[in-house]
Amino acid sequence: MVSPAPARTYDFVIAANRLPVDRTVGPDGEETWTTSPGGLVTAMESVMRDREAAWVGWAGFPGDAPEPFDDGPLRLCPVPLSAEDVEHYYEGFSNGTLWPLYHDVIVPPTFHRSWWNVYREVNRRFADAIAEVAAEGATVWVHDYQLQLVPALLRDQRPDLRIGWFNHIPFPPVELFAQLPWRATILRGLLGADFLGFQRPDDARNLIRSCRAVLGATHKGDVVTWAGADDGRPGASPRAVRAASIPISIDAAGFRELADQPSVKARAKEIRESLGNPDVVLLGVDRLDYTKGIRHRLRAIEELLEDGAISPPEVVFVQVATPSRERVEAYRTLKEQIEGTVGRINGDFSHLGDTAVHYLHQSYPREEMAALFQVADVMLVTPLRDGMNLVAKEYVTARHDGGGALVLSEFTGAAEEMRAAYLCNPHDITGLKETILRAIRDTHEEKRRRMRSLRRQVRTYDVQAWADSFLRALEVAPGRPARSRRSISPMV
Ligand code: GDG
Repeated sequence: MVSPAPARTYDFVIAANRLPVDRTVGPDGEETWTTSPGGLVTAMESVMRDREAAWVGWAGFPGDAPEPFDDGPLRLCPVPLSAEDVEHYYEGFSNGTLWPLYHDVIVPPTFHRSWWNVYREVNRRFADAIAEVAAEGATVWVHDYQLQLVPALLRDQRPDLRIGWFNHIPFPPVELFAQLPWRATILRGLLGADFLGFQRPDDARNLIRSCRAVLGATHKGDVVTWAGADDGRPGASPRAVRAASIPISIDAAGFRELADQPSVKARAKEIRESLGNPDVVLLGVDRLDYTKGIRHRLRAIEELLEDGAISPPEVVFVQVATPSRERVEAYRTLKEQIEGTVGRINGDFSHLGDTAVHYLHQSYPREEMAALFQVADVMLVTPLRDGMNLVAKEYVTARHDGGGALVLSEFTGAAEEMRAAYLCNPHDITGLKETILRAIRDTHEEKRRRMRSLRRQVRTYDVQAWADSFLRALEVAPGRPARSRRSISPMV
C-alpha cells in the first residue's frame, strides 16, 4: 500500500479573506486565474520575493473550493465558503456589523447572532487551513477584520507559530467597540497573535484600551499582557502582545513607472480634451462606500456651483465611484442617494456640452486610473473615516510632473503622514468649500512645494518598507513574559 505523500508545508504563510487571484471561466468551461490588481498583492510580492510561501484565502465564488495550486513560488490554498457563509460571514458580520462599527458608526451596525455564528465558524476554517500548511515554527501574517478570531484559534492548535495580524481599517474607540455583543471573544481572538499592526497610533491605543476595559488586561507602553489569552483555560500562562502602528503604503516605484508610460500620458491628454480642456479638473476616486464622504463632497461642490465660485466649462468635477458590496442594503441606498444628487446638480448647473459633474460608476484598469490622476488639478480625498487611503498616495506619486494639489480629510490614516496636503474636516461643508477653493487658487509655487514634500514622503516610506517593518516587529515581538497580575473587574 502506498501512503499519500505528506502535504507540503511552508515557513511563511499569509491569510486574507481573498486569495490574490481571480478566476475566469471561458466559454469552453476552461478555468484561468489572473493575479488580482491591488495593494496587498503587490506588498506581499515584495516580501515573498526571496522565499516560498503559502496564501490561504477564499477564491471569490461560493461552493466547493478548488484544490490547492501553485502560482509561481506561491502556494494558493483556497478556503471554501458556501453561499450562506458569504451572506453571513462576509456581507453580514464583516460588512454589516464590523465595517460600520469600526468606521465611527457612520451607518448603524447590525447585530445578528446568526451572522456571528457563521463568522466564528469561517474563522475556524481559516485557522485549520493555516495550521495544515504552516511548517514547524512558521511565521503567519493574518490580514484584516474578517479574520480577527484566527490568531487565537490558530495558537490553540499550533503554539509553535509566530503570528502577526494587521488591521487595514480603523480600530474603534472603546466607547463604540463596547457595543459589540461579542467584544470579549473578538479581543481574545486577537490576543492569540504575537504582534498586532494598525494604520495609526490611535488605532493601536484604542485596541489596548479595549483590552483593559473589556478583558481586564494590563499593559505597559504598547504591550498588552493578559493571563486568559489562552481562552481562560486553567493554568494558561500569560502572553504579551505588542500593538503598534505600521502604516501601509504603495509600490511607489511601480506606480511611478506606470504613470510615466507614454501611453498613460497620451491617455491623460485625451481625457482632458474629452472634458473640454477645462482650466481646473477636480477628481474623486473611491469605492462607492459611505465611509468615503462622497455625499459631503458633492454637497460642497453643489454649493460652490450655487455660489458661482466654480462653473463648467472652466471647472469640472469627475467622480469615479467603483462598484462595491452591492448586495449590502446600506450600499444600495447610498448609490441611489448619490445618483439622485448628481442628477440634480447636473440638471441645475450643466449646459449642453458642458457637464458640471462627470459621474462614473465603473471600475477601470490601473493605467486609466494613473491617467486620470494626471488630469486632476485638485484631487479630493475626503472620507469621513478611512484606515489609510491609498488613493492619496497614488495620486501624489502619479504627479511626477510636480503639478496638482491634494485635499485630504483629517479622518484618514494618510493624513497622519501627509501633513503637506490641504487638510480638511469633511463634515464642515463651509470649511471644505474654502479648502477646495484654496487648493484651486493657491500659487503655483505653493502647490509645487506641497506636492514635492508629499511625493518625497511616499517615495521614502513605500510598501516594501511597510512589509519589512511589520515583519521585523513580528520577529522581535515579546512572546510569553513572567506571570503578571490580572486586574479584577473586566466588562465581560
Ligand atoms: C482598505 C481600507 C486602506 C479604486 N477604484 C479602482 C481602483 N481602485 C484602487 C485604488 C486603490 C484601492 O483601489 C483602494 O484603496 P483605498 O486605500 O483607497 O481603500 P479601501 O478599498 O477601502 O481599502 C483603506 C486599504 O485597505 C489598504 O490598507 O488604505 O483605508 O479601507 O489602490 O487605486 N483600481 C482600479 N480600478 C478602479 O476602478 N484598477
